[in-house]
Amino acid sequence: MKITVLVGGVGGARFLQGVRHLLGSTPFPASGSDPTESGNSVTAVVNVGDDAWMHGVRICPDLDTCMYTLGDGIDTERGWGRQDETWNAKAELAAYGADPDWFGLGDRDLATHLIRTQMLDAGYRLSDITAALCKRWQPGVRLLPVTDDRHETHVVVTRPTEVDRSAQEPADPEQATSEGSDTKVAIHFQEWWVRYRAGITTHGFAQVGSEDARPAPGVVEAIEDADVVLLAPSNPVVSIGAILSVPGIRAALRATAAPVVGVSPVIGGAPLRGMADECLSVIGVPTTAEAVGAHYGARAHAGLLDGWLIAPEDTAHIPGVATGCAPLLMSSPAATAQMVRDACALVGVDTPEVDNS
Ligand code: FO1
Repeated sequence: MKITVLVGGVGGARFLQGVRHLLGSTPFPASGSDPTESGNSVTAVVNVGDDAWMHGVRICPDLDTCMYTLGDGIDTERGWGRQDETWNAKAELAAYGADPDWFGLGDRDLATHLIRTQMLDAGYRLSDITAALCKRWQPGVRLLPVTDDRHETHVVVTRPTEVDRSAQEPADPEQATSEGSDTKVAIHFQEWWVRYRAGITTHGFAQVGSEDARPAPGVVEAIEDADVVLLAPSNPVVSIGAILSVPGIRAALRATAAPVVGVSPVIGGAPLRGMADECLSVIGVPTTAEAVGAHYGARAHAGLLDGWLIAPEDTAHIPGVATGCAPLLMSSPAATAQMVRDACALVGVDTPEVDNS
C-alpha cells in the first residue's frame, strides 16, 4: 500500500508517526531499492515555507522536525529542535550582538544546518540533502521537500515602531510619517512566528523565492501513484497552504486517481497548537472544521478533497466531500494510526487493523 501525506511541522510529524505505526516502517527507497518489498511505502511531502537563512546556515524547520521526531531525536517538550540540546553557539552569537538573537539555534541542531549548508554550497538539491541526512536518522518514511527551490513564506505586517512616539517629538515630521504605524513591511515567517508570536498587525502571506518553483523530484509521482493522499492536520495556511502554492501540486492532487482526504486541524472550534487561528483570520477563513474543509474545497467542485475527517465536537457539511467524525487527539502513535485508518475508511480505502499492543 502507498500512502502520501502532505505535512508541516510539529503536527505533521506526529501525524506521520501514526501513518508509520499503521503501515510499519517502510524502507527509505535508496535509488534502486524496491520500496514495495513490504508492499507498503509512505512518502511525506514536507513544507519548506518556514525555511530560512540564519547566521549563514540554511534552516529547514519542518523537514528537521519530521526527521528528528521520526528518528527519535526531537525535544518532545518543544516539539522542535534536538533533545538534550545546549545553546552555547547561540549565546556566543548574542555576545557578538549578531542578529537574530530571538531564534533558538541549538548546538546539536547546528550540525544539521552546517551539513545542509555545505551540501547546498556543493550544488546538491535539498531533496538529495534530506535523503543523506535521513541515512543517519532512519525516519522510516520518505521525507521529500515539496520543492528544491526557494519558496519561503513571508508575512506582510505593520511592524511595531521601536521608537516610543509619545516620548519624542519627531525632529522631522516626514520621518514621523515614514516610521508611522501604517508602514507595511514584509518579514520572514520565522520572525513573525518566533519573534512576534503573530502578535502584530498582519495583512497577508506571500511565497517568496523562485517564481518558477517546481515540485521536487518524486513529489508528483508520489501523489499520482498513491493509493491514498492525506492532508495532515497541519496549519492549513502556512503549512498545507504553502505546499499547495507550489506550481503543479494542486494539479497533481486534482488529477491523481488516489482519493484525497484531509484531517481537520481544528478541534472544537480551536486549533490544537500553533497559531492556525491567527493565520486563518488573516486570510478571512473562520476557525471551524467546516470552514477549513470548505477552504480546501471539494475535488468535485474545483477543490482538492474527497474526504474530510473532523472531531466529534465539530460539524461540517461540504457538498461533494465525504465527511466523517473520529477522535483527533494525536495522544500516541497508535491513537494517530486509528485516525489515519478512519480517514482512509472515509473514502473506501482499507488499511490494516491498528496494533495497540
Ligand atoms: N520555534 C520557536 O517558537 N522558537 C524558536 O526559537 C525556534 C527555533 C527553531 C530552530 C530550529 C527549528 O528547526 C525550528 C525552530 N522553531 C522555533 C520552530 C519553527 O519556528 C517552526 O517553523 C514553527 O514551529 C512552525 O512549524
